[in-house]
Amino acid sequence: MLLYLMREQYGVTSDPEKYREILQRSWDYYSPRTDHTYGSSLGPAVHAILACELGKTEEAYVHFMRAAMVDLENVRRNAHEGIHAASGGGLWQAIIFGCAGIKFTDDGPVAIPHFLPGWTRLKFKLQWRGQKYEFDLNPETSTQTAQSGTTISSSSRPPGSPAQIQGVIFDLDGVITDTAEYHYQAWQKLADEEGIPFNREANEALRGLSRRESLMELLNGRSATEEQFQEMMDRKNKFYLELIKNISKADLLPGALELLIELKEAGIKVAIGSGSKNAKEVMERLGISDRIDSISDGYSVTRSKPAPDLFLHAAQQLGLEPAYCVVVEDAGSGVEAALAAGMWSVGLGPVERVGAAHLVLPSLEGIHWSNLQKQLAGNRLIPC
Ligand code: B16
Ligand code: MG
Repeated sequence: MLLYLMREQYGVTSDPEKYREILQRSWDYYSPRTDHTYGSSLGPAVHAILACELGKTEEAYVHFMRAAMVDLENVRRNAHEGIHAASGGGLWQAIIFGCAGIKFTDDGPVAIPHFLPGWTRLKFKLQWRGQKYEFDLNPETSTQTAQSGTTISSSSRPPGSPAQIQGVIFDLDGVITDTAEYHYQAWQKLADEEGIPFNREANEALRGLSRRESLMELLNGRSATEEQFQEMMDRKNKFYLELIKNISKADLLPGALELLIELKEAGIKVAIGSGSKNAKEVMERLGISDRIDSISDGYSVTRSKPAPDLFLHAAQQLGLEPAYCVVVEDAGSGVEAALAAGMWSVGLGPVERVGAAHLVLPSLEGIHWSNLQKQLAGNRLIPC
């Protein structure tokens, strides 16, 4: 109990290896000498947490159940005197600090989950230093949160560490600028003219898809000759070009320019990986063309996102191996493409849309390169 309460002093954050060694020795000595059945009712919950930290999930489960049954099954035969409220609190901590492995870091809480046998999901909210954090963890994705509204997933991580990243590939629409909104409006206008039901929600499925694939989605099985198809794509593009004709530097999304500047200073290469055939024009209007080392766009490859081709093309242009690149995307199809390319990925937007990314952020606002790398490293902040 003392070790658990004073874990900071024993180096849980500052010297995790030393902490683990002390924890292991204390466990080996005290655990066999502890009366887990009728000793302190706080014992089982605390043992469950420490067992998780030591990776003893089977033992953690036994202790967890022992703590849960204190009142549920009155295993100590004294529940008639009142419930064991402190033990209940310990049980909550066993879930949050043991199974979910929440640790508080300078960048916010980080989860290093140890799923107990048979457990498939942990979903909870935390409030820490006035900020709210939401966690949705499962054994496959080992999701972790490092900052308010951000999520880290450790699924399909490229080999090596985020500290080795040498290139950032930005999607354009929805990441650097909000042309995703103009794409939507243009598709909506086309749909209205054609009498096809369409709305913002339906548009979500189009995010990141090529013009052709977007139209196929929108038509949803309706037949059209190649000529009609072509005409509709051209019409949509005409609407889109009309909408973007006045965009300027002011249309850069918050944080995008600052990050581009920071990356240049840090010597990190920057590419655009956009499925759009209008990407160059949009970049010119935004005034960022000279800040980018290479552009891969709707003309660069045949297979569009979610195929990895566009991002692989971008990495090749930068002269970098995929594992040394991170993709910043706002579309599910784009995140899929980044993962398929074997790259690190940062998803911007709701978890439902970009939750497969290694790191999910609400936007680029206030994002700094060093922080981004640290958050991607996530579980390496505090090795356990
Ligand atoms: P265009 P991104 C994508 O750009 C858009 O997200 C998607 O909505 C659009 O259909 C696609 O470009 C093609 O754009 O019609 O201009 O060639 O997100 O990959 O930068
Ligand atoms: Mg996009």
